[in-house]
Amino acid sequence: MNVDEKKYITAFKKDKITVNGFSLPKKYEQLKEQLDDLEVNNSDVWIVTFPKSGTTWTEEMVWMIMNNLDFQGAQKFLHLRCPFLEESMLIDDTNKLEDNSGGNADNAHSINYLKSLTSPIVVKTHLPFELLPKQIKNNIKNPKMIYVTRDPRDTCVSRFHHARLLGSYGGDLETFCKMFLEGKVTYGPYWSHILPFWQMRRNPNLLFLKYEEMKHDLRKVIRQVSLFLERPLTDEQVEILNQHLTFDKMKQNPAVNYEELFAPFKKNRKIGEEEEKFMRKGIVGDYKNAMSADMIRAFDEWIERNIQNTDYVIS
Ligand code: PPS
Repeated sequence: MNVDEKKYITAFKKDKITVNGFSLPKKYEQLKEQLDDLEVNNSDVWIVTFPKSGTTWTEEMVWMIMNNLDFQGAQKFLHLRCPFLEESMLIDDTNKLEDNSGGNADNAHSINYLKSLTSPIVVKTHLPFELLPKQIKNNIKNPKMIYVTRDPRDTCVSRFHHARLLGSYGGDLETFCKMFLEGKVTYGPYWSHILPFWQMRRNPNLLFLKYEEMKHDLRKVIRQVSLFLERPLTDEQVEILNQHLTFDKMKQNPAVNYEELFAPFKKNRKIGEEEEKFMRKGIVGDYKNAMSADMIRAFDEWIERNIQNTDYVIS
């Protein structure tokens, strides 16, 4: 893979816009029409998340289940196996995406790439429900969807490190947390993203998962996901996949750990050891080590306020 920062960042990361109250990367404007009108296949699987909720973990699980635990095929970079719907794609050694875009990296967004793949495919998106393609929103097509959430306090800390790793945020955690609470971090406000999916969780084509459940009993979640996808696994296969999906294994796995992709972002920048990796800590409750007592209180009040009229529980 031959990636440079310029190609990866593209216009998508540079500015933000607000659409339906959501803070989105500016490039969304260019893609909106194509996203709205996307032809959706019922046999595809959509993984929808607020960023830093366990997306990559779920993508690898779902791709493996959908592809009969094809370990050889899984050596291909995850972004190429599970297209990231609204994000410009990186260019790999085969230059496949570059060809799609006529050599213009800014236009090499993954909608073109997605369209070039044969269904069933596994699609990744961070878009909120109301900005998904019309065929999904209007119930015309019903691909299976897996929505994954995580304790927003951990999500926020993970996102802070991610933003610093990419160089898209240079401030301190305190300020970042305030932005997160105010819904100004892209794809926010957090609750406007989570709660519509929570309300839909009993739809037969939707599986609502929590990062904390995956941490607590991954085998159980693997079984649940395989049944949801109608691709049941044997006990032996569950065990093999469980091993493959451990944090330590994924951290070492170049197809999913984003090490190569993010390497150019680290050049000439001083960032802490903790921030040097996409696969950073992979634990529950890390916010307790990172946030001040006042900030934890602010988060707790914000959580309480936002879930009080719902039956949502954090974990
Ligand atoms: S992204 O950028 O939105 O796609 O990020 P996402 O994949 O949603 O979230 C990244 C965080 O998930 C952790 N992760 C894992 N935790 C436990 N086990 C496994 N296998 C695993 N794979 C990824 C990753 O470490 C990020 O969390 P933090 O807290 O930053 O470590």
